[in-house]
Amino acid sequence: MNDDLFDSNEASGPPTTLAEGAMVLKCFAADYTAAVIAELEAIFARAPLRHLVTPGGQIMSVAMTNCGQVGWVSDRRGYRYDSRDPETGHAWPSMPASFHALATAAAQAAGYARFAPDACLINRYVPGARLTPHQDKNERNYAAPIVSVSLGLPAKFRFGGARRKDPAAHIVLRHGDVAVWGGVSRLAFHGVDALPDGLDPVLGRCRINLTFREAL
Ligand code: MD6
Ligand code: FE
Repeated sequence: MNDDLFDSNEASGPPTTLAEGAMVLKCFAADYTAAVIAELEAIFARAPLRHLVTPGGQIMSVAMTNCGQVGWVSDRRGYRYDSRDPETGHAWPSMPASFHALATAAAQAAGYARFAPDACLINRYVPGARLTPHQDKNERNYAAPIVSVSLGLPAKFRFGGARRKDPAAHIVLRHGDVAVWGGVSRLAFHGVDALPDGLDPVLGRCRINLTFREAL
């Protein structure tokens, strides 16, 4: 037996605690995945996935877009939320009801009642794509948690503390898993290791992550 979080692969069951206020709800999204995936194509058609540039000038390996009232964007000027897609000049696609229902149900199950997400960042990872450890701190309301839904290929998620050097827990996020972090863990450093190659039966050679926030 291996008691490392890395190998936890239960179909559902109790939440896996990452830190105080932070947990993974294994397979929580199972009843929502078909509806959520069905919405993605229309979102990508209106607001195409793109590789953003960091303020430091690096092109991100993860491709991103958004739906909701505001979207998270990055360019040479910094990270911020914008009510318009800078690629098209149009408002972001609205957040589908199935997305909102999943995010609020997951927050509730994790102990965060009355989560009202106004932003959903959509990330696509292909094999090799990764997200270096960072804090999500461009939102106005730190009282609200972050809700992160994983679809497609499994990825190794690292979840540390308030300082970059704090030790990190690591766990594999699989199709349908939902990570929720808030409270004293709201500003914890977190990141995703380079995505291993594989083939998901529905999404193919990729992982899609939906990250819900109260940004406004
Ligand atoms: C994930 N994504 O893909 C977690 N945070 O599982 C993030 O933590 C994230 O993709 C800020 C901005 C973009 C992201
Ligand atoms: Fe993040």
